[in-house]
Amino acid sequence: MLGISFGAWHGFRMLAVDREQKLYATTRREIESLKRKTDYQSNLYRAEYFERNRDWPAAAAAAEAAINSGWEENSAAGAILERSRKQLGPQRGEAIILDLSAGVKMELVWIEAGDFLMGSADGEKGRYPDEGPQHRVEISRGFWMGKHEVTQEQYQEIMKSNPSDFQGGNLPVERVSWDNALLFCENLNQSPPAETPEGYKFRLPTEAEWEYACRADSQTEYHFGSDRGQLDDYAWSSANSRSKANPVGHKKPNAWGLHDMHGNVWEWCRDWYDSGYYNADSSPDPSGPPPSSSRVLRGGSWLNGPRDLRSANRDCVRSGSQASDFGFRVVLAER
Ligand SMILES: [Ca+2]
Ligand SMILES: [Ca+2]
Repeated sequence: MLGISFGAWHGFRMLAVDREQKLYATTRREIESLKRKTDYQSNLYRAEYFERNRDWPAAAAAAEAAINSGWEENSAAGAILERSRKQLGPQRGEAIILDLSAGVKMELVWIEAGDFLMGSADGEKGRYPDEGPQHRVEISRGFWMGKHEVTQEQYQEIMKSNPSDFQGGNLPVERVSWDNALLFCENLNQSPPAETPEGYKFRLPTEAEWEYACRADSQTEYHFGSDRGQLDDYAWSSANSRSKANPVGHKKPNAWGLHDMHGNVWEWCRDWYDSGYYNADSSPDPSGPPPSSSRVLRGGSWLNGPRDLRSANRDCVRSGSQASDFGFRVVLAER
């Protein structure tokens, strides 16, 4: 009888199994690593080919696939991706974060050029007469737009003052006049944050740009559809605001990533207001009627009900007016 206990024999046996498993695991890791490398290289060759042919979308896609292969040394693909993206310009949904100084940031989202039906259809529930005639408008160039209403923290940083009734850094600035909203943009232009793309200026959105961005390809009462029962998910209105402005970005965004386009605070647009302006065919890039007494406000506020929060709704007040539900968001555009 061999002097070895079952325990010891079992121990040796397990050691052997363990060694086999380790060997197997090492081989498997090597195979996987080789596969990642092959994936990377074949996608990199494709990216190089497309770059030589100046097919930028294909080059960017192949470079991205190469990076996603998981191969660690991916700097060549990274460089192609960067060069292709530069050629392509910003993509829908792409964001930039501006450092306004002192760590105060502002995020903007790229809105692609395109066209849309501006105004509301005759049959839309709650429609006001100045929302028609519904007409096609082309926005010929993309632009950056504030993901959020301008907050008090941002306003304070640039203007060194805060007119708001409901105080709080992450609340939208309100009681801000059209003139001061404009001054905010001009101050930013005088010393633009380092991340500002070259040739771009801060300004207020035109009324057409605002509605185009709000709708995000929708033609319904709201950017998410026409079911008023869903408003609570997307907007601060009289139904849920507890009679005050609320922190920005807490409600769901629209399809293009913009928050609080419906409700919270009304948003100043650059245009003068004219109830009959939609009768004039001024596409592409309508810049508003000639000077009158009032400016355009859009989107409704924490004080309003569903009717005034609709995408097509227009409001107008004298540009010097201030109220605890008037705010704005910025656009960063080439003109
Ligand atoms: Ca708003
Ligand atoms: Ca109205």
